[in-house]
Amino acid sequence: MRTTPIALFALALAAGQPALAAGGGDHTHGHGHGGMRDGIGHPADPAKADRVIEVTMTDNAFSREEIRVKAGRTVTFKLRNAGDFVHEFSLGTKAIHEAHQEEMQHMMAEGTLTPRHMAEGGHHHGSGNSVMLNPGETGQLTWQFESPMTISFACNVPGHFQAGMHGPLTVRPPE
Ligand SMILES: [Cu+2]
Repeated sequence: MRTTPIALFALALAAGQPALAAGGGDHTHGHGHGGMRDGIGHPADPAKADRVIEVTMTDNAFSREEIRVKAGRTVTFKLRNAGDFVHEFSLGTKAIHEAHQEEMQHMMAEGTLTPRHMAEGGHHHGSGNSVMLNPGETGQLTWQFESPMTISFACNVPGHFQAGMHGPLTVRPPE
């Protein structure tokens, strides 16, 4: 199971949009806190989850077309890659996913990531809003949602988002 730091997204995006360059640190180990993460929530302790949502990934689709949760709730996503390709489950805004796609293209260019395998070096990819799974792997991601908004869940392995591997995630107001 591999995770991805939001800081990398912030840095990648900042390259094109200086106004968002709030993050700090170098490219590999940065711990910046870009404003584009505002309100989407944060990683949480699986022991505190209110709910479990199972998501299976195939080539190239998610088993769910949409996900609905409530603001403030903590959800564990139980993930399984049933495909022959590497897949990812990532939570974010459009900007976060776009920056992440750029990051993954670099990983492919470097050889850290191939269509069917994520190398161990990919662990540097961090922690937080994203889990990458090799074919046959399972993993999980626990997230506490914050503000009511619509974000999306997506696979940002190059070409997969474009092939339709994403869906809306609606965070409803708490009752
Ligand atoms: Cu994928």
